[in-house]
Amino acid sequence: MNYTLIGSLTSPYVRKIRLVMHDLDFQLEVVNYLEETGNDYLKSVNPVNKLPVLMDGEKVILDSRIIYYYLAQKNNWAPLTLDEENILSAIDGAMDTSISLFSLKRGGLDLASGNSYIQRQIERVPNILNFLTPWVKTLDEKNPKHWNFLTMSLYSYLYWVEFRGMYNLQDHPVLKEFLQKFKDAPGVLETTIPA
Ligand SMILES: N[C@@H](CCC(=O)N[C@@H](CS)C(=O)NCC(=O)O)C(=O)O
Repeated sequence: MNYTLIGSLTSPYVRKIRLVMHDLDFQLEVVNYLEETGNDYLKSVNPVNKLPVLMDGEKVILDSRIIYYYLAQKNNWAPLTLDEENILSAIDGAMDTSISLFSLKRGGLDLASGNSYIQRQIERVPNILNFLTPWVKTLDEKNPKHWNFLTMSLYSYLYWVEFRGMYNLQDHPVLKEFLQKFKDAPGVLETTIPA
């Protein structure tokens, strides 16, 4: 086995890479960066100190997007189109924002304090979800091509954001339906966040 994925069982960024690597042989090395040992180890591997990191033999690949490009090149997966790249940027934008807000809240910050920068972050999420909705409407769970890096990314994000109670999808029925429709897609069950 050549690939080692350094990750966690909760991170949506790690989950989307686990999903895209579903048919590849790899081992998951779980790291908890909230503990000193895990944090020191992660810093020694990745100067950005973030998960996921992929090791392919001696090669170290940082960042989920670059990991995807690396795997796509190695496995002859079709490159993403410009429209797909934009969708991925939007999904990752929501993911970055929600993860930052979650981390700030966990650290004790009052997200309802009215701070204008925090407010800007909070508003970003529904804007992005509305942008994504027309594309999500075109997805068909019975079409195997529609379970791809974009939908894996969206699934990982939406599941995580609800799991962490960081966003209520009640005003986004199309996105709620998406989670339902793709819940049996390959790898979803095996990568579910442990309760
Ligand atoms: N751009 C990175 C973002 C990864 C990321 O934010 N990972 C989170 C876990 S979900 C993390 O490691 N956070 C640690 C920190 O921010 O200190 C990627 O796509 O891999």
